[in-house]
Amino acid sequence: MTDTIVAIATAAGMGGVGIVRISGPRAVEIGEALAGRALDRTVRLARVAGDDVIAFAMRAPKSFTGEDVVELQGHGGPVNLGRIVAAVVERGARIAEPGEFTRRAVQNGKLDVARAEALLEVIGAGSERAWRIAQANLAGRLGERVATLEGRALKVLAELEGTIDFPDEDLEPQSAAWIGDELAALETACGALAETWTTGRALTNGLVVALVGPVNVGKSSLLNALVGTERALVASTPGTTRDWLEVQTVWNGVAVTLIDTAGLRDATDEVEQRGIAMGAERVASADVVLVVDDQPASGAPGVDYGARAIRIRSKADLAPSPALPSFASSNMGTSALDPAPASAPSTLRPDGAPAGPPVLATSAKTGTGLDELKARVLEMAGVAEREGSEDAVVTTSRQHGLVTEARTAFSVARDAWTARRPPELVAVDLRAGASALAQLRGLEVQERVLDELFARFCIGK
Ligand SMILES: Nc1nc2c(ncn2[C@@H]2O[C@H](COP(=O)(O)OP(=O)(O)O)[C@@H](O)[C@H]2O)c(=O)[nH]1
Ligand SMILES: [Mg+2]
Repeated sequence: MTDTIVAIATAAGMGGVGIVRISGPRAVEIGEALAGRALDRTVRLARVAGDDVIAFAMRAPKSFTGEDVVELQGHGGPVNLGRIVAAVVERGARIAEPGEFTRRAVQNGKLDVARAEALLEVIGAGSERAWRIAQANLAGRLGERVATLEGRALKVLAELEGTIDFPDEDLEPQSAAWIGDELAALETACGALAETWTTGRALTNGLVVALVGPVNVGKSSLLNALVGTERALVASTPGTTRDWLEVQTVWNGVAVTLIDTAGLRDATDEVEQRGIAMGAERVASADVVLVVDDQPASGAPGVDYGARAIRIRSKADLAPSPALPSFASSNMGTSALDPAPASAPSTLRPDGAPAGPPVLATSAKTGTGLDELKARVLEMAGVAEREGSEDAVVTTSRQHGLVTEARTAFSVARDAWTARRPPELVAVDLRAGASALAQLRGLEVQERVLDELFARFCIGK
């Protein structure tokens, strides 16, 4: 028989109230014995383990876990709630494993795995937009999207299985074309879903944005200006920032961690060397790297950050350099984009190398370019808000791995189909794709393939 489990459902520590949740076949029996009265969905006062609690019972399957559940709401506080839990355990329940209530909800069909993941994300959401995606997925948006794709895959599979089981009956050309189209559509749809991971990951985990560049170019000043407080030390002495510093902030509903690093220079100081090394590790895993320089033409930095880099020309309020006449003033009140110098128009730099995206001019002093900078960071990380951002989004590497697996499987199946390989072989990959989607939701595929298949046959055939 299934164990009856118990745990404190509210956050650890002190609080006005705290909830002890009991789930399993003996939940009501134990709850009633402790409360000294019958329990149902009506909220009732009771005295349990020396505390006044309110108690109620939810009968299977109408509860979160799908089992009988009793909730005892006592006064918050670890000792008080611990005594209630101990009393429940004494009556024969055991302490729940981490996530065990949710796991039982999944096992009892109350929740698929994708929604269970979303539930964790609702609880852990660090920003408004992470919360919105999590709530949408908890409501089933991702699960429904995946279920739709899986359903289409199973239909194709059923069609294929038919040709395998009855090889004498030729597939109509129409069906053959339909199978090819469906396989291509499945590949595309899974590819598109896999791509939402960029957004899903950034919103769920937050973005890491690092500032790098030579000493004294204004990295720390820029960080302070971006978060609106004097968080990093600023001084005219080069080498003020000797290790790295992290600051949390929120931009347009997205959690952002800004990292200020020690400036790049040949440090002789051992502490500074270690600071530079530690900063470099964090920069290596940053989502976006702000490559800061206060000289417009001081050349490329030592490290190439590729597509993660946004190049910044800092201190745009200072007198324009002779190399770029009227640089700063030309930007006042308009775009903060660095205009291409007249001598080097189009896409080539003076040295002939292809230019990357335009350098962004900023000033920590006047605030020029800061909004543009934030917008570019969000755009680069794939979290700029746009129409249609309410679509299904994958938010865990598990989901991403499985949807990528499905895409690959459908792609292989489509190639095999196009090359007129035997349907048995095509079916193998198609089944693998459908299975990956089923796993994404957290359901098994085999039974359902059979259901789908036999649903297509008349009785007696
Ligand atoms: N005029 C002006 N000076 C700046 C600006 N940003 C930084 N500075 C000055 O440049 C010097 C170095 O700044 P800091 O932020 O410590 O540079 P870091 O070494 O790159 O972190 C300080 O004297 C700052 O006041 C800016 O936007 N405009
Ligand atoms: Mg600094």
